[in-house]
Order: sequence, then C-alpha cells, then structure tokens
Amino acid sequence: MTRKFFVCGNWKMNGSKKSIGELIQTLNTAKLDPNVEVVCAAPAIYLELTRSELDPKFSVAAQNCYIVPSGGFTGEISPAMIKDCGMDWVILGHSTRRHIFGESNEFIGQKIAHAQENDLGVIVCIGETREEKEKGITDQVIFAQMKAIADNVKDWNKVVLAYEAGWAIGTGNAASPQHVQQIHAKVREWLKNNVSEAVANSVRIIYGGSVRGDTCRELAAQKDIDGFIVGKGSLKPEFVDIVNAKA
Ligand code: G2H
Repeated sequence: MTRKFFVCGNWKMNGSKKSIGELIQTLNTAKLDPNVEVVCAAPAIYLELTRSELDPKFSVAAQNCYIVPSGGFTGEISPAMIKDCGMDWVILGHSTRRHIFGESNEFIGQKIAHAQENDLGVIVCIGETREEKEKGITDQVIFAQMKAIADNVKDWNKVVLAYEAGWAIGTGNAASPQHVQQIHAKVREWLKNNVSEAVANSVRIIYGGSVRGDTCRELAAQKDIDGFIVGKGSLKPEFVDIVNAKA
C-alpha cells in the first residue's frame, strides 16, 4: 500500500509576524515534491495569519487543543474553533505537552476523541524519554501510549502517528535510521495485532527528533518511515530539503 509522505513543520512557540511572513514566502515559492503532504503547525495566535498567507496546497495545524467545545477554560482553544478558523489538523501528545505540561495518556486520548468528533485530523505523538530508553522500557511506554490512542480513534484515515525519540529532540542529532525503522515496524505490528491489518498498512508513521536537511534522506529511505515532524529545521529554508527528502 502506498502511503503519501507527510511532513509537518512544528514551529512550536517561535516566530513573529515578520519572520513567519518570510518563512511563508519561502515556502510559497519553493520547488516542492508534489507527492508530499505538507502541514505547518503555527502558534495559536498566528494560525489565521498563516492560513491566509500560505498557499492553499499546504495544510495548517494547531499545536494543541482542549477536550470540550467551549466554556470557562482560560487559555485553551477547542477543535471547533480550530476548524472555524480554517485549519485541518491538530498536533496532540507532543513530547512538550507530555513532559513539560504533564499530559497523561488518558488526557491525550480525550483530546483525540474530541478532535475526531469535530472532524479535525490528528497528528498524535508517541515516544520515550532518555530515562525510559536507558531503563529499557521503550516498547512498554510506546505500547501504553498506543493503547490510549487506539481506544479513542474513530477514524484512522484522519490520524498520523509521530514517533519522537525524546532523547534526540533539539539536540541536533537525530536517532539512527535503523532505530527509527525498528520502532516504526513495532508500532505497525502493534496496530496489526490490536486494531487491524488494514490500519497497520495504511496509517502514516512519521519521525521527529532533530530531523535536518543533511540526514533526512537516509531516514526517508526506510520502509516504515512515512515522513517527519520537524521542529528547529522547519524554521529555516532547509525545511524545503526535508520536504523533498524522497525526491
Ligand atoms: C521534535 C521535533 C518536532 P526538533 O519535537 O516536534 O523538534 O526537530 O527541533 O527536534
């Protein structure tokens, strides 16, 4: 089964009107592989600006959302609001949310369920920390995260899974292609055993953690790596090389 390569630029809490405008200009005029689905995840306050200036061939994602449509939840935004403003995707369970803001598997599951009720595509992150890797519990951690995801997904066609090697994030050194391929293959096997073979074959599993223009090609060549979630590298013209990793 062919899975369309998927690259998400996760701008995190970076940028200004000026720098985002420049980045959008670079993306709008870049020569990009037409066989790649590209999504830009902007800070909430810049979502509408990004959507209005970015070429419609790109999708735009929010970086988080809450679990109900509206109400007294100061500082939160809902999937309904994200849709209302023209976005198609939301990132959930990013390592930042899990490890800085303490979001549990259960809470992330609730977010997934509510985002899906609103027909928003979800880019759901999984992955282990350095301590978990050193303790040898990577599989256990990832499979518990997967269970909370699978328990809440209604439509797998609107899910992209992102494996983030927590210990590689922001270090400048991506995990090795062999390591990432091995984890992605295990996630696919888990999906086959716990969801269905069709979902295991069709869902895209992308990699995040210091993806760079000079290392993305070897990662992209692995059979179970279907794209990338890119932080730092998405703020630079180098992002174009990452989108074109398979070209
Ligand atoms: C992982 C990744 C994208 P970076 O968090 O979310 O960030 O490419 O900066 O490691």
